[in-house]
Amino acid sequence: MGNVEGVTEPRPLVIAANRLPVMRNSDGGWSTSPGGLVRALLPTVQESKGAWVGWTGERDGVAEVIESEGIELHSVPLSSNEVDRYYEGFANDTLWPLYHDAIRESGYHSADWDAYVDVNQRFAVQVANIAPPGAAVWLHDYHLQLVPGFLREQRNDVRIGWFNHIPFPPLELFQRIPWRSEIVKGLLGADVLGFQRSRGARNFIAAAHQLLGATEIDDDLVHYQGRNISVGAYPISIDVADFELQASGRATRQRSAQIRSRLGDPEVILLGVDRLDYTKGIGGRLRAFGQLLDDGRLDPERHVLVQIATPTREGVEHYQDERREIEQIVGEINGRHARLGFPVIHYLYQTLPLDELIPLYRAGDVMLVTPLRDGMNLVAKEYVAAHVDGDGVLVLSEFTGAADELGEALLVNPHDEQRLQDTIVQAVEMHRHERRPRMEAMRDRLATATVGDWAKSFLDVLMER
Ligand code: GDG
Repeated sequence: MGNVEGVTEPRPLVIAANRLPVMRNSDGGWSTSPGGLVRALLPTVQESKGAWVGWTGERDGVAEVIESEGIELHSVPLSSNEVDRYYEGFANDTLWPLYHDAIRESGYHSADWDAYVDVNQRFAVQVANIAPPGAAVWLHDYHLQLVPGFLREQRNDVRIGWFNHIPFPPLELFQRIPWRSEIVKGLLGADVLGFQRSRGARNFIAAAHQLLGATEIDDDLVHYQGRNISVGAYPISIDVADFELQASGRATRQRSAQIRSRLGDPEVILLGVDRLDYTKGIGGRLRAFGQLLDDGRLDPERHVLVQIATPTREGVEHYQDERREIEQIVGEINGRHARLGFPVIHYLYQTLPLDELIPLYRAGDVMLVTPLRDGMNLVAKEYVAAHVDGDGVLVLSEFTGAADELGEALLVNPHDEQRLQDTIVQAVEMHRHERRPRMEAMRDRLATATVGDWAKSFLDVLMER
């Protein structure tokens, strides 16, 4: 941390997130999961000799240090009961639905809360044990909202940042949580709080003021118990260059053409790609497609829908219900409109490898991204980046963070069934003279707002001295 001839070394960067960026191989070793976020942060962690802290995803695991990509990954073990109560319980049955406009009922169980407190404390102790002096600690997401406060009590020399990948709800919803003040107090232990949209930042500031009397002393600067906390919007993005590179290869083009032919060479391929989550609006989208077929506004011989629904949180009841409902809708629509050998909805409850997903994006003439609420939605950005041909139409819910940046998409309120149907028809019928300038504008904007830009803007504030 020495200051040599006016040159200040960057602080070592420690990342903590619920999950470590690795997966266990069949031989017991580990391989890195190569997401955009990992790629964006890894170089800084490597260069600064920092570290990564998180859970391996295994029940009843043990604490271990995994060497990967030249950095140390420190696992935080969770018992099976903690996975049920902290992860599936408080994080995904209490916070997740509430933070997404309470579109499903949240459970409020004190045993889940107690586990959340314990696990957050364990993360804080782990980070406190390994963070080099003066480190910058970047915490991620709703699983770890108490870590800033716990860490601050143990290590006053580190800078603490937290970024929320999902929406932060308005006070009217947030205040339902019996432990709302504890959560806000936990977050106020940070130096920098980042949100996807400015609305999330405003919602947090309102909650901090109302519940704990924190005051906003300047734009995006909150004062609480003698400290200032920077609160702002940092919209996340993707590794645009990497997507473009992968999308423009010959193998991708060939696979993309093959997919079209396998689907029976339809005039228009409509596409949905989502985790099978009730926030993503998959059911409403399928129903709109089915209604358009029923009404003869779409034609099963010319229009097909491919829906990839990736398995997720299968232990949580709301997700089991959602899957049953979606599969029933798919069955009903195919029952009415498929022909032998030609389903009108191609539904895959699977995780596709990236080298299959990208050709699918390229094959998709109309991308349907219709969440009821979504922090950002990277699928929308990936679709735009993959369309190196400058063509394709994006139908995008107003209730996503991505809608702030991708205004040339066909923006739609997914709760408005009639509008949703009309917008799908508009997308299907849009002339290339209108499609291309819209896609070009979105591609230009995306090129200047990559995941690297996102990481840099947050780190610039976090690394301050
Ligand atoms: C949270 C917030 C925010 C999906 N299916 C497959 C697959 N995916 C990949 C996509 C994309 C990612 O998963 C999904 O990202 P989203 O942003 O759409 O949504 P969440 O998972 O809910 O993410 C969200 C995000 O955090 C980042 O801050 O944008 O608002 O909810 O990258 O490509 N990837 C592969 N096969 C699949 O079948 N390989």
